[in-house]
Amino acid sequence: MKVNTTYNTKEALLELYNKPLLELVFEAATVHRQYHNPREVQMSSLLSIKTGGCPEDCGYCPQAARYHTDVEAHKLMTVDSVIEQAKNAKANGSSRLCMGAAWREVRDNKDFDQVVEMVQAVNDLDMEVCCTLGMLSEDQAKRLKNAGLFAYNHNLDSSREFYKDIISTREYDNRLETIDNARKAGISVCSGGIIGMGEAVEDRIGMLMSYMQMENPPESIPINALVAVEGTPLEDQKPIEQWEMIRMVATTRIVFPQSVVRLSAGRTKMSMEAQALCFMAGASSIFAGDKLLTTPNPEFNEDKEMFDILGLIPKEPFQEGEKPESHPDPINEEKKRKAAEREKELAAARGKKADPNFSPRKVTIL
Ligand code: SAM
Ligand code: DTB
Ligand code: SF4
Repeated sequence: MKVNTTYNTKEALLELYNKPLLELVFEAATVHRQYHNPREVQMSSLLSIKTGGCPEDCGYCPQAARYHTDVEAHKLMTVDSVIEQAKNAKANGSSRLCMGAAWREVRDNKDFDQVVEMVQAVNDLDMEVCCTLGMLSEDQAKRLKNAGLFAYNHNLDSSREFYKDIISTREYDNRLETIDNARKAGISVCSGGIIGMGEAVEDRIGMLMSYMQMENPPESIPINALVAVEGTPLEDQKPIEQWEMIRMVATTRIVFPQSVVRLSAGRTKMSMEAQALCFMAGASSIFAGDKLLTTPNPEFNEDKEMFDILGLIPKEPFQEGEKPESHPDPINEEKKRKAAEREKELAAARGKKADPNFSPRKVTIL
């Protein structure tokens, strides 16, 4: 992914961010048109496959167990219900599904085996599959890639300096490591941040600098406005000015001309006019559907109306990279083989033939 080296110092980036707004938007729109079709905006759906009860202390997050929010904890969804939700999202125009789990990190257990199955099943629907599951090892990343994962989302959230004020249970370097592990497995990287947490403009620039310093910056950069949720340490943060969101999108677009800049959380507080300026300034994706992971988002119908008014077209999947192949997962295949063998033995013991309709997915594998 290209970086615009004209702005490779903090000073130059700050000057860019603070440019007269319409000049900034014009420059961003010009860059955007060189690399992207300005009418195309990807609709991507979020699905919280495992909700709440997270041991981390991310100050913005309603899913952290230690904060008292209205989020109800739920265990991992079944593969069948994920397929149903994915089909629904696709029918409403989404070409990408991002599955999020309130985990600190991925563990090598049966829940992860199930996530691998989800990735295969959603990839089979010809949707771009993205996961955001917390920290990830290189081996786990390879397993997801083999199953057909298109992208992994793991945000730096802010600058290295401000990060410490927001999260104490894991470090900036852990995040960089996870991003690197996804990269090494050949997975497209989705990584961005949140504005409106009380950070200075320098911190927003600092985050962009962190991405600029990467050997290979993210293919996808989500820009979220904080959704201040009651019960979290950031519950009293004032909503960010819409102009700041436009500036952040525009600056990101200019610095990373090839990446997809995603206008992410916080759209319920934005007017259609402000969102239009974000699209003008280079945002080419939104999260669609009335829920993000746990907080509200505009309804499909509202976004459909916005697309009609602004003349936007939902983007087809795999415009930014080929559809990954789903290969059989060796661990799940072995489990299925063993389960089938056990079933055969049981049937033999009962003096019956093994059930030809036996489906290993329906048995509980310990
Ligand atoms: N647990 C995993 C992790 O932290 O990597 C994945 C899920 S986590 C909810 C994904 C991202 O959502 C966070 O990194 C953060 O950028 C964003 N996020 C969470 N709560 C938010 C909020 N209240 N407002 C805006 N963005 C938020
Ligand atoms: C990202 O940067 N934003 C999305 C996605 N990646 C996973 C998540 C936004 C979550 C907003 C808070 C919530 O709904 O829980
Ligand atoms: Fe847990 Fe992720 Fe929320 Fe942090 S952002 S508390 S890791 S779910």
